[in-house]
Amino acid sequence: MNNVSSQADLQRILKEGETAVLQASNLKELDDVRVEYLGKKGKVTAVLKTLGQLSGEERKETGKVANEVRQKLESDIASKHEELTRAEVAERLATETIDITLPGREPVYGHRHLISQAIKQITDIFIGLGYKVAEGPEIELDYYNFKALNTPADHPARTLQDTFYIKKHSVQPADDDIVLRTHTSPVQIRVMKSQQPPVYIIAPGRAFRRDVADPSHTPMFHQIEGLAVDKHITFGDLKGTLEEFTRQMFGKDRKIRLRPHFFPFTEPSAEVDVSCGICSGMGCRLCGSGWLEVLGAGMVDPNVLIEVGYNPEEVSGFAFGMGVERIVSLMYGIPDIRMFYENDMRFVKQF
Ligand code: 2U9
Repeated sequence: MNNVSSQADLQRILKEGETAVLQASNLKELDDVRVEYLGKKGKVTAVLKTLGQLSGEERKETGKVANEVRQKLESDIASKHEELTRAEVAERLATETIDITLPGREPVYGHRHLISQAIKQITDIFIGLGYKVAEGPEIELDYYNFKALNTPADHPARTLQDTFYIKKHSVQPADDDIVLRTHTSPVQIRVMKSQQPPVYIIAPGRAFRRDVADPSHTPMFHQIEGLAVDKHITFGDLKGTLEEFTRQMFGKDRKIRLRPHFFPFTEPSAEVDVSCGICSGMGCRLCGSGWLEVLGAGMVDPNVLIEVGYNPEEVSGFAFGMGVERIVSLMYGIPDIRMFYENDMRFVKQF
């Protein structure tokens, strides 16, 4: 190759290149043109690589022309790049407009489950009366669940039919048998064993009993129990506390009535009814007699106080317990407590 043909080649390459740049309709095509002419294996680069075969003067002249061609194409490509970029931005601005007047998408809001709402409402009432919330394990030792609560070895709750046993050593009850707690009472035993009176605590949580599910029983349910132990605590204090609780929970016009009952851990014991909110105690379809049973209560049995190391000559206490599902179903007229755990959104969303 001589310098004349090289320079003619360069002029042809320049013409072709200029046309190719002009015809590039987007940035991708333009970049392809840059590679084809100015890239490592490009047409202009190919000519530059042959310069070595030319004599000194020819090499100088042809090299100059080649550089001019490269610069011209570079500058053409740069202007075209700017033009295409501007066009692409304009195109995107035109097509990707956002209609800010469109309404937003409504997020799906969750909320506390009705049972959790009720637990909060009930615990808040007792926090307002000066109680502290206490919690403990759902998997318990027989000792804390039964024996420390004055529940004798032959009590029906301790049979295989009524309690979920995780580990049972023999047919005879043993302190280290492991159970799913049948009430939250072991929480209060643990608290009393770890601190001296006064004790004012509320223990909300799950309890487990081997019941076949029906409209008023599920094998897992929620309880809230309360315990007050102090000097000079009387049955009158218990009644006053429950009256204040029922006023705040069910309304200030509601009355309570205590019926004698038996629990192993309280003596004396009572079942507590609240007057019906529909018929105000007259008797109706919801309540039957005018009264709804809402909780159980009593004075802590001295045997329980002794078991935790308290002196029943110095302190006394009252305790109460309620089933959360039962209270909530009475308040809302829910006919079947299994509905709490079906997670049917038509039910869940109503509360
Ligand atoms: C200690 C001492 C005494 C807690 C009590 C009840 C009465 C009661 C039931 C209500 C419905 C259980 O969920 S339910 O089936 N509970 O009637 N609970 S007194 O007495 C205690 C607790 C702890 C140390």
